[in-house]
Amino acid sequence: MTPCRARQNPASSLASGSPAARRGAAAAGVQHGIRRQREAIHQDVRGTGAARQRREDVGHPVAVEVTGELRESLQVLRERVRRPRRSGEVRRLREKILKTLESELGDHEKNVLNPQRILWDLREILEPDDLLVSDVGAHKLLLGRFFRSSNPKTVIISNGLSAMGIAIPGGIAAKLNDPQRRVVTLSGDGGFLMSVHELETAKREGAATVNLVFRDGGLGSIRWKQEARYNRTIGTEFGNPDFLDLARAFGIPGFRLDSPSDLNSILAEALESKMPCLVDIPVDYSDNPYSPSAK
Ligand SMILES: Cc1ncc(C[n+]2csc(CCOP(=O)(O)OP(=O)(O)O)c2C)c(N)n1
Repeated sequence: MTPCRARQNPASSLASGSPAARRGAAAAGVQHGIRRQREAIHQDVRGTGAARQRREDVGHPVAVEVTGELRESLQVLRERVRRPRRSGEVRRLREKILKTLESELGDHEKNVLNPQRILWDLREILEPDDLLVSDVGAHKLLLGRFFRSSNPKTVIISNGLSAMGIAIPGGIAAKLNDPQRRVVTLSGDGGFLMSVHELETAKREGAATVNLVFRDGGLGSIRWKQEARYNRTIGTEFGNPDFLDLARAFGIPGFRLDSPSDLNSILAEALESKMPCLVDIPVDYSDNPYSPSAK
């Protein structure tokens, strides 16, 4: 096991006479990422030299670099970092962010839904401790912004490696681990089709997950990237099977949102299901909050 070590950035404004890890850890408790300008503790299993690198290379100013096994490092940090206060500043900031996000919600059209609004409304439909597992794509980026999680460990997002296809098997694992908990997965149609066979596993194992699919007939986030960079798209469209027929073929219940007003009733019915089920949701991703031209 790599022993936990800390390296202080000599240029850090947090420098003082106490041991480096203690200084950096205490500082992080005060900062808690409210402002991007504030310095951070950089944790890695190997030394990356982040503390000595220029800020532009790392993405944020680094006060202390902690090197070692994650478990050991987190234990040490937990003892040393002060708990951030849920101060008025944080509450006011949260309210401001939520107000801005709410103003960004679009409207559902007759036959396709506004994904931002679905994710916003999903918060009201799910209990605070239900688990939401996201796949990778435009839906994940929107979920990160518009699904207002309030409790820790209630949203699982595949980030970093960001492998598509994680949502259905991830949901099964979560449900088998805690059968009493309601587990909802969210996939785009591309990632969903990568792991669709796992619906058989879910049924066989009796893992009653609710699997939502945002259907846009393409690789939504790749389209976003192509549009931003080249002003056109190529090779990102594909056809889908009929998802209700597909659910039937797996012997599980399937639902389709034909009208936005059905969202609550269909999700309520799906959440009551004692079997894994599939909810087909036609969406329109044309309102892209990450577009360089978005306000
Ligand atoms: C296994 C894998 N292949 C490719 C990618 C690159 N990739 C990231 S998002 C994406 C498109 C996702 O499309 P879809 O699942 O339909 O979701 P949407 O963006 O439409 O919500 C691709 C190809 C990846 N992250 N993982």
